[in-house]
Amino acid sequence: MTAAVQPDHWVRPDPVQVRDEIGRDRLLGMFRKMLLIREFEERAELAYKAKKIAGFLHLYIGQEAVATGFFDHLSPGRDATVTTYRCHAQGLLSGLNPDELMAELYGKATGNVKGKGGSMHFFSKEKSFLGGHGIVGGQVPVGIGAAFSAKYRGTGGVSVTFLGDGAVPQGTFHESLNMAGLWGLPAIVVIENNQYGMGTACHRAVAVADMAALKAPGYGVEAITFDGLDLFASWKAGQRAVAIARANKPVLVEAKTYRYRGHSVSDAGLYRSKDEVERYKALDPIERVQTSLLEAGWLTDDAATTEREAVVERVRAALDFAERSPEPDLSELTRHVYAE
Ligand SMILES: Cc1ncc(C[n+]2csc(CCOP(=O)(O)OP(=O)(O)O)c2C)c(N)n1
Ligand SMILES: [Mg+2]
Repeated sequence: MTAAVQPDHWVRPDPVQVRDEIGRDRLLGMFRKMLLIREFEERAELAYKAKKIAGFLHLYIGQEAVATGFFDHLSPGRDATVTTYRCHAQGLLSGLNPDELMAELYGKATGNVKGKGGSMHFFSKEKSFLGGHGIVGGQVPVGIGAAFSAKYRGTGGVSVTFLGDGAVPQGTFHESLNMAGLWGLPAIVVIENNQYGMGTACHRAVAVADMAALKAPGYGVEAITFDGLDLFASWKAGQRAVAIARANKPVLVEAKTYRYRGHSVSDAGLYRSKDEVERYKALDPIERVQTSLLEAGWLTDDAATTEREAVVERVRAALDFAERSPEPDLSELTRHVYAE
């Protein structure tokens, strides 16, 4: 079934070289962001189980390196991003306030979208974060539209569209990539292949294993593949993708990654073995960055503990803010349904 894949689609950098290229402060910055995303979601999971958060909750735990490596090359406000319902990391990386994001999970009036969207629908016009989207594949035309807009207006911006492997067989994905290739749009499309669409293994849903490498040529767009559990690979892949897109060439990227939690918090996970999950947990992207920082002498054990405590404190403050915030007023029910 699998056709030959060009080896140069793979971005497999030497981690020590990339670490030096990134530099101490920038790498520490990404480390902090990944810690914040992880802590934010672990605490949200507990709040959900305590019935403080209703609706759905899809966690990104395990996938943090993918969005973190790409966002490091973007300027929110100029470059647009859009993703799925699994949108907490992208919201935080856009620079949105953790207080408002947590309050959104709680459905409070102070939330990022006034408590009306919940976990799946973070959004910010100012940061050009065009949202979390619940319809599988629904965000892909939005991301391509943002790339069209950037080129048409001559802003120099690019768009980054994140999607799951489960969206690859959707019509919207193919129609959008065709337009991106046809019109030479500054579009980066990142498939976060976490190996499952809900409980369906990828190989039972998508005809080819190397999705970017094999599908990109059909639309005249470039392809990049990388290990999504490795921040250094993600950062290099993001660097290459952004350089391509800024020259008005679209690029299709596949991150081979894994989610440690179920599809959503209510998923019992009966479709995969505990051993499989443990195997991937041993490759944890955050632990690997910490090890690399320690090896470089850019972090000590004590400083790592301090970093982690700071993040725990930040998320605790966000939880307090969410808890203390009021419910939306009943008069809000019909507002923001149509443009006002
Ligand atoms: C058009 C559409 N069909 C079905 C669903 C139900 N659904 C929600 S998530 C999902 C699986 C998506 O998996 P994937 O794209 O791999 O993303 P992941 O959850 O793994 O990040 C499905 C089928 C939906 N939301 N939208
Ligand atoms: Mg998936």
